Amino acid sequence: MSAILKAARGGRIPINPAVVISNRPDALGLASAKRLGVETRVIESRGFAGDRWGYDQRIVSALKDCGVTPENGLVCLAGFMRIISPQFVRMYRNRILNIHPALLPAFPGLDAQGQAVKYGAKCSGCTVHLVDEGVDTGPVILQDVVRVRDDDTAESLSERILRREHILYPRAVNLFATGRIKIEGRRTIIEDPPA
Ligand code: 3YE
Repeated sequence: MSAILKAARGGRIPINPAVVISNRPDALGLASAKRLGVETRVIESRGFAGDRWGYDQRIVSALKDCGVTPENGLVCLAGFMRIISPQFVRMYRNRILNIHPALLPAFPGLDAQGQAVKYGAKCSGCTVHLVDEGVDTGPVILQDVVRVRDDDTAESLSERILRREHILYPRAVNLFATGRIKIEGRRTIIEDPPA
């Protein structure tokens, strides 16, 4: 999240960050966003266990409040550990991105880095993808490979993957913002992809 805001503030991606929303009042990203001069909101998810769309409606109304519409907006999930309801996905179709710390379709879901270490994979990485009605199943926009070392733990691998995430996610947002992502079924076609 900070990497995207910094890239925007530094003029490296043509977006106007409208708001940072967290479901956790203690999220460290809220302070970083404030420091970067971006509006923040906390919409707590406690008490919404059985009402996914009820929770997401509160997010949608905060987005609309801040001018992030299904016509002009982009929603980037970053450390947001909730499944997005089908209603929200449909409303902002192909305008919600997520970053996952593995090379999808390998190691979807929680603790992807721990899954890669435990499996004995020699390579993992990160994936920026469009959010669809499944979890970690949407069309891939960019991926980057990180080698798994023999002595890696979930923590050491997470740290190296995270450094790549900070490069990959702003690049994917830039592709979106400059209209260079075409979607053909479940494949994306990227115009002038980054090297
Ligand atoms: N939603 C959809 N498609 C996607 N969210 C994320 C990726 C992604 C998505 O590709 N439709 C763990 C979620 C997994 C979990 O079960 N969380 C609970 C919430 C607990 C809480 O409120 O703190 C839940 O019920 O959602 C982002 C990554 C999702 C990680």
